Amino acid sequence: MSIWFTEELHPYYRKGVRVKRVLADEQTQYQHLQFVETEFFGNAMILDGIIQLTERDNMGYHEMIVHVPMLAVGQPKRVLIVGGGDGGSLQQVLRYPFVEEAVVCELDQRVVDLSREHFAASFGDPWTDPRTKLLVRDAFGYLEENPGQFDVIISDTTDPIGMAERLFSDEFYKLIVRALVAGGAAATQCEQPFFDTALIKQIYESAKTLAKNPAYYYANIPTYPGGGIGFMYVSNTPWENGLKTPYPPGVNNYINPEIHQAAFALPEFFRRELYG
Ligand code: SPD
Repeated sequence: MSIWFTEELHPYYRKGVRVKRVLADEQTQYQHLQFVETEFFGNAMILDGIIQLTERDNMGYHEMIVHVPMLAVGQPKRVLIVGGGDGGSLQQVLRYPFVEEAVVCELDQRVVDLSREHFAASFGDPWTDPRTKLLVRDAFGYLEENPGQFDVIISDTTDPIGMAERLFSDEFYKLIVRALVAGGAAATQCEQPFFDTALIKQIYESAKTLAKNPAYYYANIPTYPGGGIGFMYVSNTPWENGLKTPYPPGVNNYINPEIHQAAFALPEFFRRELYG
């Protein structure tokens, strides 16, 4: 017997993965949370019917959302991850020996609990690192309370649907930039050039009013719609500064100097739309 999980984030586009078995399926206080073992991609986490990550292809997402701002800043000590309860971004942040504190502001404790169980083989247990501080709360309030505190902020969120919609608003970007130290950098989950052109443009226009060097970059992730996803880099520090910074200890599976640079090259229709 074969089971297919089919995702329909957009009403005009579907994709599917073959599932071996369901590992967990529950309605949390906030969302429908599922873990499945897939035929090819290893274990996967699905929130409200949308694949968030799989063991096989998450490295493109987590390495790019984390290392691009971390390398640009150089020696970040305090890092905030908004969302990120699966632990994938946290694992990458903790590779930097000079990071003193990694705060994860995740709304749903069950995402953390079940990810520890089902992603242990991929992420180990970054939650037991003494530098990790998990806050189970809404990030908006936390950002409001912490101006000028973080060297790097990573917004590792779901898609802009329901309660996550405001994580793509001008107000949220203002709070992120306000919570950075001078010279700090943020990277945010910023959707897909083909499907979300207008939203990305709106975010870029807003980011331009907040920081000197915003830029959009992209990574290949086969289990996301369109085969990949992009990120908005927001900082007064140019992302190119990171090209000269050595990688942290540990193994990279996606980023290398060529990918780092090439990720900022955009297809012409989208480059024109975004940058004119
Ligand atoms: N369309 C899927 C977007 C998923 C973004 N969130 C991924 C979370 C991984 N830590």
